[in-house]
Amino acid sequence: MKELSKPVYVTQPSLPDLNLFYDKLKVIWGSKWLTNNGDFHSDFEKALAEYLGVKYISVFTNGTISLLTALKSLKITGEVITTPYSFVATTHALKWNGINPVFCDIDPVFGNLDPKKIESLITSKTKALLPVHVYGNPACVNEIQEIADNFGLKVIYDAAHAFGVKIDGQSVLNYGDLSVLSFHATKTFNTVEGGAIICHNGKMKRHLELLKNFGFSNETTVLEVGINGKMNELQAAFGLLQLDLIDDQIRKRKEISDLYQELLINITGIQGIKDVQNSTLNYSYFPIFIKPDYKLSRDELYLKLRDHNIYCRRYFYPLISQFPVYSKIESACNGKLSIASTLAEQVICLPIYEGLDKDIVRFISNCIEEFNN
Ligand code: T4K
Repeated sequence: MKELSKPVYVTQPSLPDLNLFYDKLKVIWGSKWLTNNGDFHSDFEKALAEYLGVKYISVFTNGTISLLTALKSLKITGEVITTPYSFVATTHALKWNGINPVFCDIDPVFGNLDPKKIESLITSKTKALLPVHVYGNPACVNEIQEIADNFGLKVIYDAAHAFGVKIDGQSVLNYGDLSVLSFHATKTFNTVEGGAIICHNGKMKRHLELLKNFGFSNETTVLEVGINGKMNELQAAFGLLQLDLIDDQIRKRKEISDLYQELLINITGIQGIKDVQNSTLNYSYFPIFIKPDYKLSRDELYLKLRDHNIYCRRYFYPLISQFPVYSKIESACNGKLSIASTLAEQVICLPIYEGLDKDIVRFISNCIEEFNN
């Protein structure tokens, strides 16, 4: 392959069979039940819980509203320690709840919150930790839980990237007090837009149901300041069909990830992330880090790839802590986030999705190799 005839983007959503979706739409058209806890909604929750290996899951309209509701449900106030190396929704969810984010630096290998750096940031105002399983690589869940237990903190995982991820055969979503998924179109598993909260008991699930439906406990009673976070029937029906396909899609993503690893591993100045041991991953992203001994800077490579019709993304650059709305926070200043800053300056996420042609993967890898000559 000498050039790409059309643009290749960082991702492309997987879609279910249109005829099967049409069959589900006919059911919805027949019942005229569009949202507010319909049959597809409850079927989807049951099927998801089974697939993911979790006890209780509540589906939402998107991942951001799920995050907002998760924090609200635990009545978190004061300060929460979180990572700057994520999508901005992670920190926005704190601010929307009136919580002050405190940024903690990350580990240089996976880009997840560094447990060794958490303790020194804990104050009397700290109420919770909000780590992210960034790129779907599990955060240091055991160390994080130990710190939380020692200091009486809640743990809410932003697991937006971690659909289906397991450690030692156990879902990563079972760690912490709550975990939050995103089913956005760009995610490994999508319902167009969508999200979910995983919790560990029926009482919390009922609380989440109340919060996502404006706080109504019955027709005439509002018990709390809720929100409209409900997933509609079209999303849920779509999601049910997606569940039948997800294993095959993840398998194809793994093949692409393995091929990139093989083709890029020996290029000077290109560093990837090796698979976490004892984990089942979902290959949601393929980040590479452009080191100083590569011939081009990260941005030069990013632009040159665009010239060749390859539209990568620099997730997560800039750091959340570098956006003007957060950059004045004390933990964001004075070089305290040096590892996160370095990774943000070096990262490029290469295209990865189930339908990506392996010849395109070879073409992209070839370009990266040739630009270094
Ligand atoms: N926490 C974390 C850690 C997250 O990463 C996210 C979302 C959230 C929380 C919040 O969850 P949600 O509220 O979104 O459920 C995307 C997504 O919009 C966002 O969901 C995601 N993280 C973030 C990492 O990436 P953009 O602005 O990069 O997306 P966009 O529209 O540029 O799409 C990227 C590429 O994907 C496009 O160049 C082409 C392709 N694409 C995209 C869409 C939407 C398609 O081919 N079809 C499509 O429909 O934010």
